[in-house]
Amino acid sequence: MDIRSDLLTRLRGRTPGFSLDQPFYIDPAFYQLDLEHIWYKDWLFIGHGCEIPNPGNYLTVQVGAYSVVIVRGHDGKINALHNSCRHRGSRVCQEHRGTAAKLVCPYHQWTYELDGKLLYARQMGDNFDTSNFSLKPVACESAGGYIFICLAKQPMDFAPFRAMMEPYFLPHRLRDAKIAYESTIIEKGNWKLVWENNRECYHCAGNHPELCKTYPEAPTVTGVNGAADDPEIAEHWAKCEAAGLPSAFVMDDRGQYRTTRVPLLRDAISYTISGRKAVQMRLSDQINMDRIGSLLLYHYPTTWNHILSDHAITFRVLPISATETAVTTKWLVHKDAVEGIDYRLDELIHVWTETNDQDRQIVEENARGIHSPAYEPGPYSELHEGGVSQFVEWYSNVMDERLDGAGQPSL
Ligand code: 3BY
Ligand code: FES
Ligand code: FE
Repeated sequence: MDIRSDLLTRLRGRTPGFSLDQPFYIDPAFYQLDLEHIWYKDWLFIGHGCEIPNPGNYLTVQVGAYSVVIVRGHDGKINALHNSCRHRGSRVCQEHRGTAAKLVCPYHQWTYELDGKLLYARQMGDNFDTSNFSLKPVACESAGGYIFICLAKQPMDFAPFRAMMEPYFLPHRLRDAKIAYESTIIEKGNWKLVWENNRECYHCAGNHPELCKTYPEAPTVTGVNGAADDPEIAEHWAKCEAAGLPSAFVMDDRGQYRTTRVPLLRDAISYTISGRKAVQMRLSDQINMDRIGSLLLYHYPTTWNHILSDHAITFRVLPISATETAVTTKWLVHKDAVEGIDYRLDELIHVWTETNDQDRQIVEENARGIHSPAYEPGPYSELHEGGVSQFVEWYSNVMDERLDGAGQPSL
């Protein structure tokens, strides 16, 4: 059986509410299909507009085989470009982030404008037409301070996501923020294991002593059923909405993204051990309340987020191989907040640095156990793992639809 048929047969034969068959988590050929049908087709969160505030500021990112540079142009617009020189293909920008007046390829110094146009190619002869050799564009959109790219030739409509998230995010003014700290950890596990772990708090009590001081274990907080039966959450929404902060649970029809605002335990303000604020200056000048809990945003396959009154923590997932995933965490504070005066960096990053490392260990142990020939799919807890089930359903539906529609032999 070819690999597509194998994957489809396993998806269609799986038991709903159970984890996936072993190859989904370890097989390089399955991973390649994930890249082609999810990572190369969906909108992907890359970073924040406030990270590249000035023309020439850029970020680079590796998504599977693609290298992409995201650069602020002279007109203030953010451009995403394939980071592959039109001469002989070298990467043009080699740093993870930087600033450049022009994008100059280090190999033979072909020189590109910040929008990708080739300006100059040394000694290529009088008849050389630079206009044929611009860096290739990648679709790029911004919403509420977040930059997304899409590698597909015909990207899906980004507008519905923006329409859903901006009313929730604009009051938090992430465009006036700065990155106080950034960390990237490599987890030795498939990207879907990273997500499955994130989508439940069944593991929290046993693994996250620091986070559990403030983040509720309640499945109504982490799950996908909103606050249907949780009066505490309903009350929190009413309080925040009365203050002009949209809060109720919303999710798109396909189940790819959702946002909601949740209360923290004991009315904590921030993810600190005490629950007190970590940053004395509020993240947003537009908000004059501290106890607003956490605004959550999930967008498969790249990001989950916690926006608090004093800071925000954003997470970016990028696959490296069938069995390795990079998780980048950014702590954002108001751009005028001063380290050592308005916040102590060690206190700001403590809880999520520990939590991330605990999650890394969990994911790696999960991956090791799944490698055993004795592994077979097991049941998700209906009470606690509805979010995991929902993620796996989303994955299965998307892969089924796209593999079936890919012109390959159907089953
Ligand atoms: O970061 C999150 O949103 C998830 C929710 C539960 C566990 N983890 C903290
Ligand atoms: Fe870029 Fe030659 S490969 S200038
Ligand atoms: Fe966790």
